[in-house]
Amino acid sequence: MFDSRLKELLGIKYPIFQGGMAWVATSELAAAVSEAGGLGIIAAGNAPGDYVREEIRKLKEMTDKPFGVNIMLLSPFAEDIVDIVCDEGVPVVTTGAGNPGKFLERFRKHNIKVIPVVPTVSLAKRLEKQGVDALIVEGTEAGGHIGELTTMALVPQVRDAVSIPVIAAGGIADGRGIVAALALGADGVQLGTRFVCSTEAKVHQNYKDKLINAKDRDALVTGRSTGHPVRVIKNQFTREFIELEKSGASIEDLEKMGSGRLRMAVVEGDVDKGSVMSGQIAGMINDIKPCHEIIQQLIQEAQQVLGKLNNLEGGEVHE
Ligand code: TUI
Repeated sequence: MFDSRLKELLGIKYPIFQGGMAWVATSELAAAVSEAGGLGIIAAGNAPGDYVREEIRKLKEMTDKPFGVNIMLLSPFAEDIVDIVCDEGVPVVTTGAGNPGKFLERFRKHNIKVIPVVPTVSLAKRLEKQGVDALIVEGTEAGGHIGELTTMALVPQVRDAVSIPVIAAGGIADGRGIVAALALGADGVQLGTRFVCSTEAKVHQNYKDKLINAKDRDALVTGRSTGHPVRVIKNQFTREFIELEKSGASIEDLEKMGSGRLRMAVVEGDVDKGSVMSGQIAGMINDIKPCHEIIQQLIQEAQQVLGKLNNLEGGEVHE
């Protein structure tokens, strides 16, 4: 079903990445996904270097399979995290929320595979020229910090513009989404929200319940006026934030109001006053299960969908 070049590039069984979600993507979650044959990714988020080093070491105790570290480029600690991934022999780095261009030389020297998240064709082309190994092409259906284009529109445009492997992200949580991504030209997929609702995600139960109970229109975008739009489940916090945004508050005031809110939701379980980042696909996720089962089900569903499509192709064509 999958093209083999991404599996060969990374040494993984299935080209299914787990998104590098701040506070959520800990060593436990990443190890479980890697053990299940996907690519588990530890999120650095806004955490300091010592935390990330510790998480990398913990993951290595739990699995000897390939894994990645996501560097959130808006973090004040991003430079430190670059040093640490080079030091610790991390095989794969993904980046988000910015252009990783200035770090590429160092990653290359340390033989680290680099796979940035891109929200546009222009950044995809620039980064391919600079020698990145693959691209995560993320549509606006995704949770957290997002770009403007949908997965449906962005993935085929990037596919046509570059020749390195493409991993589709944003709005994918089952086998149908995987096959759709492959049809758009992707070589693999990245799932975030689906893995938040896993047994191994060390996320407060209130957060998981909020995603399980979410309906199709519950994930909305805040922060467009700050230049950092973020998709979250609507709650008391988003109502207050949007009110402040509409009142013409300064970017500083809005950022102050948003600060610390993700931790409040993920760690403390305050899903009223905290920021419950989530993709649009939350409405379709109805259970919490181990990563191994999630991945096995994804593969089975994708094969069933492909079988169905093949039968259609064999049918009579009416003109
Ligand atoms: O990074 C993410 N998702 C995130 S990061 C995050 S932490 C945060 N919290 C509040 C405000 C901002 C961040 C929560 N969720 N996804 C990957 C992603 N990267 N989406 C969009 C981008 C992106 C945007 C612009 C990548 C590159 C880029 O480049 C701009 C440029 O410099 O050319």
